[in-house]
Amino acid sequence: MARKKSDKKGRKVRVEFRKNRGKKNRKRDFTRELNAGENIDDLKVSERVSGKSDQSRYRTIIAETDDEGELLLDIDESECLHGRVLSAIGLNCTVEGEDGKQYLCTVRRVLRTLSRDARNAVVAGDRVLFRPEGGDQGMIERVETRKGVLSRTSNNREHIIVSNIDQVLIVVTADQPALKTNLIDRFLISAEKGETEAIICINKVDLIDPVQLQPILGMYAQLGYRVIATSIVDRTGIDELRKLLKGTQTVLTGQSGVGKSSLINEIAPSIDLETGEVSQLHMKGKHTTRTTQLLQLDFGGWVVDTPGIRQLELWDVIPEEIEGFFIEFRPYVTFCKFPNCSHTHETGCGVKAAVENRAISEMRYESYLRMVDEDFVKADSAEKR
Ligand SMILES: Nc1nc2c(ncn2[C@@H]2O[C@H](COP(=O)(O)OP(=O)(O)OP(=O)(O)O)[C@@H](O)[C@H]2O)c(=O)[nH]1
Ligand SMILES: [Mg+2]
Ligand SMILES: [Zn+2]
Repeated sequence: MARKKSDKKGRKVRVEFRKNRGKKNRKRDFTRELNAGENIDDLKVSERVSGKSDQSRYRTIIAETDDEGELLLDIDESECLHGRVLSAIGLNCTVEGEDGKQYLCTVRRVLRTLSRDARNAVVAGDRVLFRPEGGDQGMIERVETRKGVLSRTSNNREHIIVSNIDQVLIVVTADQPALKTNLIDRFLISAEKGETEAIICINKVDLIDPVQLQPILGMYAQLGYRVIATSIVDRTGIDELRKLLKGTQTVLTGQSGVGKSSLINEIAPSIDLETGEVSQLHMKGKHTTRTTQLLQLDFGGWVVDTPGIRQLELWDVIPEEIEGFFIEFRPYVTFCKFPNCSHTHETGCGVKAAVENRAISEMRYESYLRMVDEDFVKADSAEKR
């Protein structure tokens, strides 16, 4: 949205306080508080308390903003290094500096305060400007604009898993656990939302007769998605996977136990990630990988290992939006009798007719139905709250 010129500078920003509020019964002294963690002089920010009570959890900051509305913090760049966040556990980040060294960095308080959600203030993959503070320590001063993210939803909030990635490798299994195309369809939407390319990787193909996979491989290929079948046991597709990852930034996502870490170990033998068995009773992984980690590939590019997901809830997708992600529905939607047809219960539905005529795969349509259904249920219960 275009912002009026007069709004550009001195924009008021209301930020929520989380920690450090109302703990001690003392007078507010923001200058002292800021000084404790950082130097106020290097901030083009003035602030004042908004709300009189000690319980106030908001303050208003008047800060200079650029054309995009991003806050401008006055940082002496000559003292700083550029870097990439390799992993972020809470606010403790491992950053690879432009000097090739790794630094353990914390996050400047103003970045945490200004971030809408402290959890996403700095995430793995971020390109940052940081100030070395002696030894291998540092302080992150600025986070560059993110491009290409992988997000998940937790507790009804967006949780950015990794930023600045080109593609998402959606890892599912031919078996152990059994293949669920519904999950692939969700991952495809999540990749598109994050403005990244998606590659579907069906791993553990050694466990089945490859002929069984053909319909699924064919279906996604026909929709225009890249699909690859892999196995770390008989090495099917490993060279092809290596080629797909070379020179790009790829994040592996999928349920626990599908073999994300195993695949990374296989394509880059210099990387030695921990892997875990799949429980034979429940056919579920054991959540072996605990943190998101960027790893440099010796043949060029970066690969990101992530913890397996328990359940994929799409972030920020409304039911009406879902059909737009099922690209093969598009030509048939125009034949629906009702302009706001949800393609579920309506008569004269072009999409349903196409499913009957096998022009749209039943598997994909089922998957669509499950997604709109779940989303309506979710939206409904949210309204009632
Ligand atoms: N048969 C077979 N087993 C595989 C293959 N790839 C991985 N596995 C096994 O699957 C299990 C899980 O592998 P991991 O690499 O730990 O899975 P992950 O996706 O990283 O799991 P989390 O870290 O828990 O999210 C291990 O026992 C692997 O040996 C494969 O291609 N074929
Ligand atoms: Mg793992
Ligand atoms: Zn319809």
